[in-house]
Amino acid sequence: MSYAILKFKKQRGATATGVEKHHEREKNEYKSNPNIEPEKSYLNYHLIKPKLSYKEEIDKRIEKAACKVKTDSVKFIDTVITASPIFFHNKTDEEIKAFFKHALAFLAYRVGRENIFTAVIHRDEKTAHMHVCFTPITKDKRLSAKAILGNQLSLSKWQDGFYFFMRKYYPEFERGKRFNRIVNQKEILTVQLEYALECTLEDIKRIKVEMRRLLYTLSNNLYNKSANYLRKLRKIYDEKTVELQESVKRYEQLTKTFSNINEFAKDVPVGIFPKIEPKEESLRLVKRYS
Ligand SMILES: [Mn+2]
Repeated sequence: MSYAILKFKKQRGATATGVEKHHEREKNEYKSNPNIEPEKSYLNYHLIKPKLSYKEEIDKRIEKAACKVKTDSVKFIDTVITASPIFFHNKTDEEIKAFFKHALAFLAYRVGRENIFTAVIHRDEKTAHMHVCFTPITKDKRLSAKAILGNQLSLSKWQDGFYFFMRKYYPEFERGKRFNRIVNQKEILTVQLEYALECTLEDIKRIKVEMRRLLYTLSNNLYNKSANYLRKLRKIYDEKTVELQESVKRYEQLTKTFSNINEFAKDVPVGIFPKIEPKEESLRLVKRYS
């Protein structure tokens, strides 16, 4: 029996440096936390790496949104995402990374990717976990932890949303204490599609870079390499072209599914799960490309 775990901690600005020291492993010693094994810290990695200090990342966002800040405002939310230890047993590093990527996709959809300034995975403590920090800035540019996290009830809706989202990928997860079958089917589908789209876009970008590199090599070696060598490069280039076309096609298909999402979800009253499953086709797409 295992659980996917999502926990929020509201933080005022003053704690930013302390939180950063833990998350980014900026201290030489961690006497206060005997769970940390510094010799394993090299195993930690980021899915989102901060460019500035936490304080600067926070201030930059607040400044950009020009939101009102009160002395007691929650300036950032410190999120921990993990699962029961047993879930990680027998999982490869790649599988563990995939788990955190799915979880981050969910969070980014809910709180806005632009609000997230760090997502770091700790492998040097007992159980693998991810720390994600974000500024609670709403779409209409208010700094409001309450609007984003909500009250007790919506916190339990957060847990439901997270559980149902993760369960699509990991059927072994069980819902925690308060099992509440309320979730928005459309939201799950949307997050999965967004994630699939993002992966496909990454593919397209990668292939384009590879093709540019090939062209560069080709133009530099046009006169000093054998015809055979040039033919080989040409062949690889042609293969990349096909790969690129396929990725673009996949992207278009996903976008189309995306625009039909309301159709898939229209018979599902918001808040009820699961009346009907989304159409086979979209599930197949999501499964294949996410
Ligand atoms: Mn940690």
